[in-house]
Order: sequence, then structure tokens, then C-alpha cells
Amino acid sequence: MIRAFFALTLPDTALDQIERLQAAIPFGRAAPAENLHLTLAFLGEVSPETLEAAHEAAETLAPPPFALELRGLVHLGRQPGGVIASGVVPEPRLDGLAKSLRSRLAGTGIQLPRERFRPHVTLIRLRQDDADDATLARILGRHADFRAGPIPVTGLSLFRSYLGGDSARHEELARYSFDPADLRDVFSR
Ligand code: 2AM
Repeated sequence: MIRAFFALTLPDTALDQIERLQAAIPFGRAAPAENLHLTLAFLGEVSPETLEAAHEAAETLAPPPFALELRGLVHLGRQPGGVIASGVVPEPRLDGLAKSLRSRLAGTGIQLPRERFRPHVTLIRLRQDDADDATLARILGRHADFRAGPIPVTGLSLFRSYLGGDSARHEELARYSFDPADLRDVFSR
């Protein structure tokens, strides 16, 4: 079985900003730059046939390119533990992209976890005793003005995730670029 997910990758400028922010948070395990992504749909453990069906479904997507912006920090998951993630400025085209991807996947019979789409980029993974509520609240407040972007979204990627060791390893299996004819619009804005 193959553990896989669809995600947006981030450009180097955003990764640099994120790495500076991670360095300013004095606890938890920072996600390495090569693991930073915005998950659109988590497939879980799937067979090679299901992965192929997911790949074919993603190939039919043709949304217009758009840009997004990271903003502020949020804590996700149960405290103690969970993760610190960057939030994302609400962007209907991002929600639309996740929705059409998920409905195409569902159309091929793939069962996705029932979690609603909550755009974020996981930055720090917390162990149970890393930070108490007050410390966590202080850090989230201190970095509430974190911003990264605008980040042009010109395609998405299918990743395989290998668990084990200190942090998972992600391998990009496929990249789905949006219509190159539209890219000039995003970059010229
Ligand atoms: P996240 O950090 O954006 O939450 C690979 O496991 C990736 O899939 C993780 O980095 C995680 O991204 C995302 N993911 C989303 N839902 C998940 C779930 N239920 N279990 C594990 N990973 C999930």
C-alpha cells in the first residue's frame, strides 16, 4: 500500500520566510523545508490501482492559476501535542480547487477522510510536553502578524509519504500544471 496525498508546494521565498519563523519558535520539531506543503487531499494508504485512478482524476483538473497568502499561526490538533501551522488568507479559488479535486477523487470511488478542508501549512510538530497552553498562546500571539506571499499557485502535486525516522519523507510522484497560457496573468499582476 502507498501512503499518498495531493498538495501545493511552496516557492523558495516562502520557504525562507517560514524557516526564519520556525527558528524563532523555541520548542517542538520544525518540519524540514522539503516537507512544507499545503495539503489539498490526504488519500491515506491506497493500492497502486487506486493511486493510478487518483492520478487520472487529477489530470482532468484545469483551474485558472491564482495566488495565495499565508497569514498568522494556528494550533491544530489536541493540546497537549498537535501542530503549529501557518494559516491561509481566505481564497475562494483555493477552496474551489480542493473541492473539485476531492469531488473528482470521490467520483472514482476513493474514500477520503471526512475532515473538512482547512487550508494550512504545518510548521512545527509538538510533543505532549513541549508547551503548556499559556506558552502556546504566547507564541501564536507573538507571530500573529506572520505573512508569506503572494504565492503563485500554478499547479499541484501528488506525493508519496514514507513514515519512519524523525520525520516523514515525501516523494513527488506527479505534478499537474495549470494552463501555461494563464500563468502570465498571475506573474504580471
Ligand atoms: P498536514 O501537515 O497538512 O496536516 C502526509 O501524511 C501529509 O498528509 C501530512 O503532512 C498531513 O499534512 C496530511 N494529512 C492530512 N490529513 C491527514 C491524516 N488524517 N493523517 C495523516 N496525514 C494527513
